[in-house]
Amino acid sequence: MATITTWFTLGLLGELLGTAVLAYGYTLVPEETRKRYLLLIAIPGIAIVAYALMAMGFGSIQSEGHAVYVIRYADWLLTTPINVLFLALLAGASREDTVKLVVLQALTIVFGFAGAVTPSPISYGLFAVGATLFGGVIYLLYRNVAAAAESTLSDVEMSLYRTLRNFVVVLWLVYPVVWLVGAAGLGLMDVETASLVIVYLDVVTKVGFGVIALLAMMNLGTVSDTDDEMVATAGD
Ligand code: RET
Repeated sequence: MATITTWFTLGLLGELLGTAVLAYGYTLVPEETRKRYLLLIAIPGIAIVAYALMAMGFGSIQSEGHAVYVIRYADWLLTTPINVLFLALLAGASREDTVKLVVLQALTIVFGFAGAVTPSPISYGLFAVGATLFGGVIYLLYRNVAAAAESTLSDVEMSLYRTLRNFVVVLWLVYPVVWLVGAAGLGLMDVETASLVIVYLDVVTKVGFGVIALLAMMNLGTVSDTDDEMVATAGD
């Protein structure tokens, strides 16, 4: 029977493969975007460490009668702020909004973790705080940061911003649902099933985000090259 270790090992393989593909992509994106592109490699790269540790059986504690995967929260605490930072940089958001976004996202994870290790009903209160903070993240991504993007980006870049933002918001909303129905909440889903869902989501959200951005950034390279050529030709 497949155990939780199997899911973690599959997660490790998915993150390894994703990181390798994204690392190769580094050579394909325009030089001026490479620094920012490194963030996309770091996201699954960090998860490799987290999954390797979890597959070896490290990082879970017993709390309130169920296992809490501390390393999973540590991974999210590092990687989800990087995801939103990438979106803010892409959009050319103000420093203030960028900081708000990163801090709100990090606190979302902190409160989710605190809720998972606290007895009910306080756990639900902490979850609610986390969910509210995450509401703030969504708000910023659809309002302030989107407005910054509208005013600075080309149509192609704007469409990348929208795709990545919607990808993030829709898929990330599954995490609080799993928290609620899982062992930390109502206990309707066992730890193995919840882990399977989360491993799947972790690989899709991390690698998917990177691959969508990679493909668009490669195209941006060719689009701007063509623009340059057109300008050059026009100048002749
Ligand atoms: C918690 C519980 C508290 C309320 C909310 C949560 C959201 C978690 C999210 C996690 C995203 C993780 C990702 C991992 C990728 O590998 C902490 C479950 C809102 C959004 C994208």
